[in-house]
Amino acid sequence: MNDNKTRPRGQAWAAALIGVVAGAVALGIGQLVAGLIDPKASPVIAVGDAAVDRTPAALKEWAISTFGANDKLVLISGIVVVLALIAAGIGLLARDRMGFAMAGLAVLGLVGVLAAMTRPDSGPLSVLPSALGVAAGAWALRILARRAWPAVERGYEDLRAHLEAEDEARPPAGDDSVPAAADGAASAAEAAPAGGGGAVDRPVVMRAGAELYAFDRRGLLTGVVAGVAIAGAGGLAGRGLAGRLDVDTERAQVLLPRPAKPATPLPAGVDLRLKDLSPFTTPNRDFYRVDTALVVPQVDPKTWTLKIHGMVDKPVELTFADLLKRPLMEADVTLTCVSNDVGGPYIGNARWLGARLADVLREAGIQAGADMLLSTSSDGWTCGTPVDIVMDGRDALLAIAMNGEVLPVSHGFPVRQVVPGLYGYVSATKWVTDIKVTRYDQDEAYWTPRGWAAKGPIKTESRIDLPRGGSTIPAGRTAIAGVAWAQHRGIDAVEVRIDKGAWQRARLAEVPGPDTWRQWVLDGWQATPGRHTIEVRATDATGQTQTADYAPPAPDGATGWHSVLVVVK
Ligand SMILES: Nc1nc2c(c(=O)[nH]1)N[C@H]1C(S)=C(S)[C@@H](COP(=O)(O)O)O[C@H]1N2
Ligand SMILES: [Mo]
Repeated sequence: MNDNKTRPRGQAWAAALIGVVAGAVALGIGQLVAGLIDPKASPVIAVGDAAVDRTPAALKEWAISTFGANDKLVLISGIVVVLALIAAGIGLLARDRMGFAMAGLAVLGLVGVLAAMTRPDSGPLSVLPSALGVAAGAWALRILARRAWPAVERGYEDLRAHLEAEDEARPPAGDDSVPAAADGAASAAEAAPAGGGGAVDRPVVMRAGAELYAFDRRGLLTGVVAGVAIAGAGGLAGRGLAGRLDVDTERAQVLLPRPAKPATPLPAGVDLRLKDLSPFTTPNRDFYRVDTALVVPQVDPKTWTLKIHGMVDKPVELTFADLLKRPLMEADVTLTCVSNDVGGPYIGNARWLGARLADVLREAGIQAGADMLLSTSSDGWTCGTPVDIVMDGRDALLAIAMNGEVLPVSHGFPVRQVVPGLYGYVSATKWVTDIKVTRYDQDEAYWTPRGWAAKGPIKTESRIDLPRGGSTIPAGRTAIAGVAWAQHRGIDAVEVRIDKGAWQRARLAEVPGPDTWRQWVLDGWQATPGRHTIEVRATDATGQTQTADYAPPAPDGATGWHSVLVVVK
């Protein structure tokens, strides 16, 4: 075990494979334990969550703009690939220095344990998935190494003694036949060193070196199959166990009360119904999703409560039943993500049903000097919303339904905030469980120390939906259409220009109020063959026209005119 220099460097692939399989066993068992205890404490999820929480604004923005709705999948895949590479390295170490390999595994386990422990909603058991997973991985690594290189485990000295005894017992022979390769040899006694010449002609130590590393391919492969089976079974069982915490059944059992104040029916001309134009109401299944949760929080409405405390006269704690008993109202409100770049997709419009947040806060009695509502979700994400905005009469809601359906789990079931006019990161807390009435100079919400503005009113913006940027369209009369938004101010005008020509007024669709986006269309463009640039700009009801100056999403929302390039044939 100590004379590294005589060790053959072959079978690196096998060593790497052993490492990867041991890593898979660690993850599979980690997943299984997580399924029993806390799905968010599974090693990959815990590390992923820790990575999300520590990702700077610029990287988050880049990930969202590059990978879009797949950003979570990309993150998890990235972690798995990195882990696989590290595990392969540990396997290579295990071939020569099992102690170092074990130390490497321990470090990985520690990273998982620390990640799980530092989650805002972690418990004392949260360390177990990573700890037990790594223990299982270490066990698998030892067994696999023993199966692949059986002679190693017999020990160098034992083997040497064994070979010497064998040499003494055997008469010298002139046999020149080439023996079989050591690959797959079951025991040192049967294996002959590769190359011509009888075994006894070789120095004992050299033969010992070769025997020591006699490689048992079949032993390795059966071990690998067993390891993969354990990993897969653990992973699947863990998923199954985690599934018992899903709240789909609880969600299906919720009976939505009739609103005391229904929304005003949508005006007839709210939707221009053009192909490829975003519909006025975004179906729930198409609604963008942005949050930091790698595992969608599963919050049981039977145990859900909302605590309102801090700078209030009388702290309040609401149950879901309490909330359903309140007079509920409907409102059409367009949500927008601050990460939405010019022309981007992170915007959607829905009809929300909920209780007025201002009424609930009034019952608690907001004290003088409070200017911030610090809301917290079940998974520890926080959001800071200005008190004056929530209290100014706009339709700020504790919402329980979206487009006539109980809130989808990924959109905040059972209860989320909706506040017209503010980007989601400062207003739209999903799975909300706590609202602390406080001050901006005393508290900070999740994204603020990560480089985003403490306050985020939505900026006036517009987007061209058709013709699609980069598309090729036939010459002739073509509709140019899209959406524009300036929530809680409203859109007064949209203008379009082609190839930097004169601005032309678009026709605006109807809107139910100032809190939704507004469709627009320019009907009469005669498209001529060639390449054309189409630009759009909106003016809100305060008379402000969108600035041409481009600003990226960070720190408080993108600005600039959306422009698309089309080829006309
Ligand atoms: N609990 C929680 N709520 C959250 C977030 C989050 O990360 N966690 N993200 C916010 C952001 S940045 C946006 S833009 C909206 C998006 O809401 P949606 O996913 O329903 O579209 O949710 C907000 N509410
Ligand atoms: Mo957002």
